[in-house]
Amino acid sequence: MSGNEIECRKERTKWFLEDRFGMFIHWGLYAIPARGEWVRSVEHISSEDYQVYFDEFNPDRYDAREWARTAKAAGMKYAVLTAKHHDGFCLFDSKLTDYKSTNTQSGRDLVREFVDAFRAEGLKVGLYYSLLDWHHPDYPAFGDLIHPMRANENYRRDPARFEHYLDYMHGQVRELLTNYGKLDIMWFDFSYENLKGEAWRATELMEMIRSIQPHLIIDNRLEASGEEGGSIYTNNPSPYAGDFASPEQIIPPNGVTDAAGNSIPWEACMTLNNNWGYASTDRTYKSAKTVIRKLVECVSKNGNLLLNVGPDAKGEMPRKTLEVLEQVGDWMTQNGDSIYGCGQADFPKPEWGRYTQKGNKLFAHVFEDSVGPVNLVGLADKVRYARLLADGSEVSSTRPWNAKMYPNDAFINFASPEHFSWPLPDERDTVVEVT
Ligand code: H79
Repeated sequence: MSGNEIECRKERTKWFLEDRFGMFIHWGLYAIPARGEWVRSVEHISSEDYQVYFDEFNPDRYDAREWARTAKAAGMKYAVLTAKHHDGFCLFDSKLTDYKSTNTQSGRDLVREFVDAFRAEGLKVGLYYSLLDWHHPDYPAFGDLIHPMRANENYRRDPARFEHYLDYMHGQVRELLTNYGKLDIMWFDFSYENLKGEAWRATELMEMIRSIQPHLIIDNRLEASGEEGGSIYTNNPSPYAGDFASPEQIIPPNGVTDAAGNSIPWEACMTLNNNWGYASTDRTYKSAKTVIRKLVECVSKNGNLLLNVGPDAKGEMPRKTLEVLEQVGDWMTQNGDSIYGCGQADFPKPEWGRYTQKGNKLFAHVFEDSVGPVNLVGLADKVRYARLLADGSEVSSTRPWNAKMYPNDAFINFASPEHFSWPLPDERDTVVEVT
């Protein structure tokens, strides 16, 4: 990737860095066994036994407009749906396979309904496409990551057959880019061992992608996985290094920077409970408070959060998912200004929480109950006015009597009578806007 390419990346990712919060949707046949999207691999399910889920697939309560309203109400600005996950099942009407939703009882093109509905709500749309494919006869299911899936016998006999798979994969990406209008993100998943970069014919793939949809942004997994970053992390990214890094189930301690220390667009993807695909017995949901704090953490490090939901086999989001997202949405309605278009602050992380910043506005996310004035370390004489972001009410920023020893700091003081109810009763974190 040339310097010019890096400029193009900046241009392409502008909206992405502004939007900050998206919905990841893992949905497919695996919603029926309801034990997560890796179920076929983990439980060594044969093609014949997995076929029953294809035969029974009929999500008659799928209403993409309902999903889109849910995402929007949660404050999410974009969404990424699994057009195909590792099991190879396609949620779209591909001409290149029979293994697709339009051939099930349901007969619907689920990707079409998704892109139409989310665009109608004003959200940006992305599609996840698995590079792995446990269904395609020419996919080489070898190596540790596919373990415990059995190695593909075809591939063992004739490694050249992998080219057939690559033709198929490239062809499906072309279909998605050609038949579903303007997409905003392609989210490939993932590279491993010797299957990375040119092993996917990645330069050719990128040329095709850029020629059809030049504005589209892609993740870094044509040469990386959730654990390894690829050359986007270096000063000399490859043509398929991607537009953003994609740490999985982890928020990088210091954000993501290239070797020269420049910030690189990144997006942490994270499950809401402990599974990507629907898992009926998984009750380990993160609280709204945790989700909000993790979102704030990402933004405070110049990153995005792609929060996952796993709709059930009927096409509905789990009750608990809706409950948490609604609470996140309540907070976002009042405090979204501290998220959208914001990034890392000019000041180090405060002890009591985090900062986000947009221009000359600093947002103090106070995670701890205060028992006195809250120090804004190093901000003496820099604070013009402070207010609660949620309701606009004034927060005292006059220098308190007990602050003489801290001449370099400014203070916000919640001990004033108008904030006697601190912290706010719903236990969501409170944000103070400081200008
Ligand atoms: O699509 C989601 C995951 O299915 C996929 N990427 C996200 C976005 C992914 N997550 N982790 N991995 C791929 C790497 C594989 C991890 C594994 Fe396992 C460890 C596979 C088998 C053992 C995790 C634990 C999945 C099954 C058991």
